[in-house]
Amino acid sequence: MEKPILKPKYFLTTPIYYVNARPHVGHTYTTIVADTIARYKRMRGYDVVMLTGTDEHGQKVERSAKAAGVAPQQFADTIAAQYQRLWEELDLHVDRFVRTTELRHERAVHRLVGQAQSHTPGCIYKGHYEGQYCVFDELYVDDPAPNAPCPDCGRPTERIREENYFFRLSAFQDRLLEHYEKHPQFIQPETRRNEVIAFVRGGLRDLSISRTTLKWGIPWPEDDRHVIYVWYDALTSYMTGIGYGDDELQWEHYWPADLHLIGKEILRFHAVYWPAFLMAADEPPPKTIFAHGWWLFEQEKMSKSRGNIQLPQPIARVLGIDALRYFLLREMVFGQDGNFSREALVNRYNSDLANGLGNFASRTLAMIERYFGGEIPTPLGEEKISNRDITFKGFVEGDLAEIPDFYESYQFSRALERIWALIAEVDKYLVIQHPWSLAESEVTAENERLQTILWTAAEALRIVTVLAHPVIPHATEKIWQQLGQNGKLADQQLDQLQWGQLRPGTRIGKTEAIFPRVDKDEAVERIETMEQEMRQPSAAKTVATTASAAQGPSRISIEDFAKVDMRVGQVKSAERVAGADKLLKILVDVGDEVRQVVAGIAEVYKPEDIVGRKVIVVVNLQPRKLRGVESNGMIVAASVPPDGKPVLAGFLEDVPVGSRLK
Ligand code: ME8
Repeated sequence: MEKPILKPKYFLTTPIYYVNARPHVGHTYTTIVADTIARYKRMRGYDVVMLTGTDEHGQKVERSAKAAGVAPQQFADTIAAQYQRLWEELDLHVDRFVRTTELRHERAVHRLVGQAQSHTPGCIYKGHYEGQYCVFDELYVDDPAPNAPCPDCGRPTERIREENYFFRLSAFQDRLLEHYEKHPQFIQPETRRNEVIAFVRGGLRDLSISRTTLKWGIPWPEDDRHVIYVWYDALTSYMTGIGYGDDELQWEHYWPADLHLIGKEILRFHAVYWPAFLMAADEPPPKTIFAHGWWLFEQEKMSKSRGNIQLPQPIARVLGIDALRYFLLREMVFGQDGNFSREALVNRYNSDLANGLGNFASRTLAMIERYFGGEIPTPLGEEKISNRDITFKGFVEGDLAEIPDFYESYQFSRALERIWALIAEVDKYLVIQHPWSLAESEVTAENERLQTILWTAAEALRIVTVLAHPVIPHATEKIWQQLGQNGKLADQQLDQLQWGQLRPGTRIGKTEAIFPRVDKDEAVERIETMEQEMRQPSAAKTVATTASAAQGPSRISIEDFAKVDMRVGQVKSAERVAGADKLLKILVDVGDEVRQVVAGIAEVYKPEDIVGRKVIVVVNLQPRKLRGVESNGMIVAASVPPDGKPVLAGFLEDVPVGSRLK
């Protein structure tokens, strides 16, 4: 039997984002970069896992939830769902989404703390913190002066004294410096690496890693007066998502992470605390941490607290997902700060996408349609190819060698510059060769020349399409189809791409404009209007929603219904949830796995009565916690009037476990 070829793995992450406000272009940027790298690596034959998620604990979330009049978990559920919906709308391929309020995550954090304590005894100890504290940012502040302003938000700080668990970061200084020295790729870009080294050389202080003043967090193992404070909780999510403490095989396969992508403001936590936490637990640190710069909006960092954010949806809806991706990756040199402006966005769209790539594709394909009935012509033998064609071929071959290197070294703007220089070169080639006038000629030689020119342009288009695919996947997939190419572009392997592979005689597909030109003022205005509507639902919308609610339950489409994944399950075990009269914790076999579900049926069903019973389970609900117990699905029951007594739904016939309801 032939052995399956194992692909090398590539595991990359974005930060897990706070849920105290909705996602904006800043968060979208990191996630788009991750998706671009993931697509590039897949085209290099890697088995890629991309992880993102939401950071849901802490006082800020508690405070935002209170302001919204809901429980912190409900608040977190709403924002986490906004993130998930956004990544879906933008077609970002998320392999693992980790929420820090999931039970599996709590288990992972406890395990990592325990592993550090047993592998490096004394690395975690109990002590007291006394000093200034910013309630708003949940920060211990270095300045000892009473009322010293918080370095982050400027608000006055308070004096506190509390018992904390500490991590002995001071003991890791030499090992960290040695690690930076031995692994120059560990912190990128270079300037950031130097900053971190200087910081660590300056000496490290131990780190407070628990709080007693905070309630909304993961309880300290075996001491629930404390909750684990921010970074032990947040950073461990990178491990949770690949099965740490849960699925040994998966964990062993994917760890260490190949790349953590982050914004520069959280570099210290990732490049100093994180490797130290891992060293303490005897786990290898990630291979690379890349800290990128900030998107500035009107000269200031785009951030929710400043209120100067841009939402990604209006851009994607007005100009398309690829326009958003292209702009973010082309306009900002990865690693440096960049200025966001709607005018610059629309200018780039018109110049690079509509006039550049869009025009190149439609012009080339239209000529093939017109002059060769939609069949890619045959280029004539080497001897008939002119000097110009040969130079051109050499130019493309140079790009083929260099552009993947730019992706490899995260130089996205340079990769795109080179691809667009190639597009400009084809444009020049076509202007000099003017195929349109050759087409009118009766002379055979000129007609033959026309074949070579159009084959050359189409071949360059094919190559541009493959090279630009990681950044603009949707447009390039369309052009690929228009060029009549087989299979999906995403499945093409970059190292097999060569000049000359375009087969003459291929019938091109239906052509349509990929990036239609837009009127600048109109597009900017549409983006702005949509932005405002999304930020505060307009009066008209609120009225409309109220009105439709008054007309009774609204109808949903069959597609909406199809989103609910219901399966036949069989109860394996059931027990009461301590302190909750109505709840049963149930383990239910849903065919491909056994799920833990919490159901509000304990007043009607005894645990022993339902073991073995077949039930209907909604399996694609977001996990949530009920009374601290994680529920991964919902058991369907009728709610019987007058008091809503639950009656479990089931079948008269015997139905195999795992069958889907439709
Ligand atoms: O820091 N420009 O979450 P967060 C570029 N939960 N990138 C930006 C940006 C901007 N203006 N604004 C945000 C947290 N980002 C923690 C992380 S990780 C274990 C825990 C991106 O919601 C950038 O990646 O504040 C930044 O690091 C991240 O969002 C911060 O997201």
